[in-house]
Amino acid sequence: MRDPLELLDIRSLLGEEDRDIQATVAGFLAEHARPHVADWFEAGVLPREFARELGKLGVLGMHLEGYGCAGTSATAYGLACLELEAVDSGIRSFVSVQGSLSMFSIHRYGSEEQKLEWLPRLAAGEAIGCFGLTEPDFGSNPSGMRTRAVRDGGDWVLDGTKTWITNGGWADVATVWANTDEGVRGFLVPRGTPGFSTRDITRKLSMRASVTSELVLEGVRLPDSARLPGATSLGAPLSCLNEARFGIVFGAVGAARDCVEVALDYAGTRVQFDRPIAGFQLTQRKLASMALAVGNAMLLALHLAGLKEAGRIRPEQISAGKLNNVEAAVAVARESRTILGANGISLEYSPLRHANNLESVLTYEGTSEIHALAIGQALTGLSAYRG
Ligand code: TGC
Ligand code: FAD
Repeated sequence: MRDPLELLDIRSLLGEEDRDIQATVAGFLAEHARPHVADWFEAGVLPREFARELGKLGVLGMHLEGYGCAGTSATAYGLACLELEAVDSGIRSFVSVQGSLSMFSIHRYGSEEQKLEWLPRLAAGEAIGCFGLTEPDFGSNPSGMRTRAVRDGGDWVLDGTKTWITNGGWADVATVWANTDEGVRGFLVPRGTPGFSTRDITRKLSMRASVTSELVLEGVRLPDSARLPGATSLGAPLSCLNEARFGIVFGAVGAARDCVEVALDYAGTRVQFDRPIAGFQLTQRKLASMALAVGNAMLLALHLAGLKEAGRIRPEQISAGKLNNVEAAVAVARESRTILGANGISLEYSPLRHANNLESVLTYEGTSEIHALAIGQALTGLSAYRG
């Protein structure tokens, strides 16, 4: 048995359509990404052409309705994220930011003109989007953001800096969150707008097959039609995060599943003391614990997908999934690496690449500490964010 999810026969819980979508995504990635991903990671690139191919595959904003989007189930979207992250978290990150943050922010809060202008092109991968919330001095606490948008006649003038923005240097349109006299508002900033520039962040030890950038806004003048009319408080960007966090709940399972598969293959063929290391009880204990961790994480992900499809998922439930599944995936990736011995530190094998990527996943979309506090608040009724 190579797939640890077969241990619990989890596939039998999936509907046929969801399974077909998962198989299509996995088949595409086996041909177009898996053979190249270690090179992309080493070079610190994600090819722009590959992003366009993901648009043709139909995974960009696949869970949204209309405007060129497929309108799939939440489960199908989760399963696509699982397969994407089984190859590399950077690929899932690209799809998460494009579909769940950039496109979702426009789909949920944009005007009809904004939706018509951007969503079909973003769905096709012809245009790239990004989502600028984090700032150099405000990560976990975006309520303190310094980026300001000030009214000037019928226009807005934006000043500020956003950092650690996935897809930033690529983006044809940036969703930028800014404080105004009336509270937090969102703006669509097209590439090339005077005063708007990006700088890519390099020398990353994690999430290397992904573009991460700083956005700089210096006197960026925008018409009021660039404002997302439906977004009227900090709750708007935070609601977008729920969408991306949901994808991560599944994505983390994919990274962990890949690590178990690699460990199983390796342990079955690597011989020490005249027998495959898979035959040692200590190795079997590791493999059993990893397979259980992957199975449990998948069951949690599917349960949350069911709640989402029923329209009754709550933010603290998504926090529970993100906290549990990402921490489980990190532990599995590190354990898998030990089974590979010295080979485990080579890019020829995926577990340490996954482990390094998952360090970013632990931090972005709300750190483990922030999600623990969201769960703590739901359990106790007391908010501990501010001490
Ligand atoms: P707080 O007063 O609690 O909330 C302000 C308003 O927002 C509402 N709200 C939410 N709404 C929907 N979903 C959620 N998850 C929500 N969390 C809060 C809340 O009800 C309130 O609404 P209203 O109507 O009363 O105004 O705000 P706070 O300032 O105390 O902060 C709460 C906290 C800490 C949970 C929040 O700030 C937070 O989530 N911090 C973490 C920041 C974060 O996750 N940043 C991610 C940036 S994007 C990213 O990382 C992309 S990486 C993606 C990739 O590459 O894959
Ligand atoms: P900080 O908020 O400074 O936190 C540092 C430490 O303090 C953490 O351990 C944290 O948990 C802890 N801490 C903070 N507050 C509390 C508290 N109240 N109680 C206990 N502990 C606390 N952002 C975007 O807006 N868009 C993107 O596309 C995006 N992409 C990213 C891609 C990558 C590869 C990475 C690494 C980050 C990305 N981010 C993005 C930024 C990410 O969301 C932030 O890094 C994250 O929210 C944490 O903020 P911070 O790094 O400033 O850490």
